[in-house]
Amino acid sequence: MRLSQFFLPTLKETPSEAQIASHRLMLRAGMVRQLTAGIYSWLPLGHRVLKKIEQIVREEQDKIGFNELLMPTIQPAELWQESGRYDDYGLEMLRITDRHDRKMLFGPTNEEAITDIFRNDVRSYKQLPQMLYHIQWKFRDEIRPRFGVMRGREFLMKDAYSFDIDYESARHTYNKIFLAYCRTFTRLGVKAIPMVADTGPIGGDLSHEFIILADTGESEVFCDKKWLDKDLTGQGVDLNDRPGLENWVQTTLSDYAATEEKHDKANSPISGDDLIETRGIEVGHIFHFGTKYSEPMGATVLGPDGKDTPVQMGSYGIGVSRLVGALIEASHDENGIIWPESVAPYKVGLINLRTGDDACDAACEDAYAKMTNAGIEVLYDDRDIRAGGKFADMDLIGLPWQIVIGPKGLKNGVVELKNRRSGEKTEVTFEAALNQISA
Ligand code: P5A
Repeated sequence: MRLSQFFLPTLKETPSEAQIASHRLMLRAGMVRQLTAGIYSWLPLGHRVLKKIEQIVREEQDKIGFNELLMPTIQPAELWQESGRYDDYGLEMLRITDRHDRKMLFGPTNEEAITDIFRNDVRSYKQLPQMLYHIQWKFRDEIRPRFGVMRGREFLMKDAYSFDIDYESARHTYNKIFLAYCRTFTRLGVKAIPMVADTGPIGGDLSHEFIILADTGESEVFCDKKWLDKDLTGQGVDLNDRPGLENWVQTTLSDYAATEEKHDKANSPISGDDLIETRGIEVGHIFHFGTKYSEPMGATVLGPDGKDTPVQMGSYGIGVSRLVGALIEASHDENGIIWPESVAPYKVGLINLRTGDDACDAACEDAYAKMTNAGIEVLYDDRDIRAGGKFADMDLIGLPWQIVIGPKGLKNGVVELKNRRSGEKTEVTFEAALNQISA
């Protein structure tokens, strides 16, 4: 992509409404714009990151056997009256009336909608487990939308739902999701620590929040410092080996981690230097709630004993749009964002130090074509502006690599290669730069 043709409205000034780094940087880097309180448009740069995160989340769900579907954003009130949540959900639910005076709502979550799909089409325990998910916009009329996309009113969530015949199978499904979440966050380049959590309006008695440690997070958290170096890739774990998977989950959870609501200072198993007391950002939340929805909504199957049995359910959420902010919160410096490679909007920023100079233009065009042909995502700054502005914008938007081509280097047959994270700059031939980037 050529920057001259890309909609990238970067800002030099720090927007006054933004209180935390990620919000400031998302506005300054031209990733999002607020349409109204807690509701954001995703501009091209932000949209690319959102889609990359979404894709990693999707791949890890698919790998553990979940099926993707897509449910609507608007739901009928009757379904929520059946589960009993229509009144309970309160002011956070955006309620709408259609032209026939029917009560509707903009979905804050989809337990009811998926249970309705399930009960209409699944009859026998032989069809279990069912594991379904979608990635869809939600609306919660948060009393205090803030920190940009971190606590929005409209936000993108991956929500998965599972249906099993008994508790043991449901727990196996829960463990699969637990593993998938550990792998997802690892691929996204962050450490998200699973912590015992409250279940709130979703319900149930088994639940974990996945939390990225950050001073600007909304939750107060307490955890063993061992978490910082813990490997959460789950390599070699066999999904279908029930006891093996259960064992891996229990071992992983054996180091202490709890949110404020669950932390008991007086009885904490760790203290002193071993205990990290900080804040965190909740990027995922998983729940097992048994028959909380299947029972009132009549989601039953014929069990092996020939009896109608309400199914055991769980739901599992990842805040896809919140993650964009959370990843920035976890990785930035005074000059801007530093993207993990896996979600970077482009891998390389190509800077033409002297647009309009024939030799520079030709060398940049050549480099741009070679990288594009090699399948490398490049953002080529071909704008006719001062070099200082190009450097500042490139640091701000945080692409992992920068290649700078200017008249001096060209004379010596070299380009400047900069690694955004380490800040390291080297003068090398373009081919050597390409090798390093592709390594
Ligand atoms: C689990 C999936 C649920 O809604 N039902 C379906 C369950 N859980 S949750 O914890 O309430 O939300 C899941 C994740 O969504 C993100 N999230 C938000 N992101 C941005 N703005 C918000 N206002 C917001 N509310 C929730 C969080 O990452 C949360 O873990």
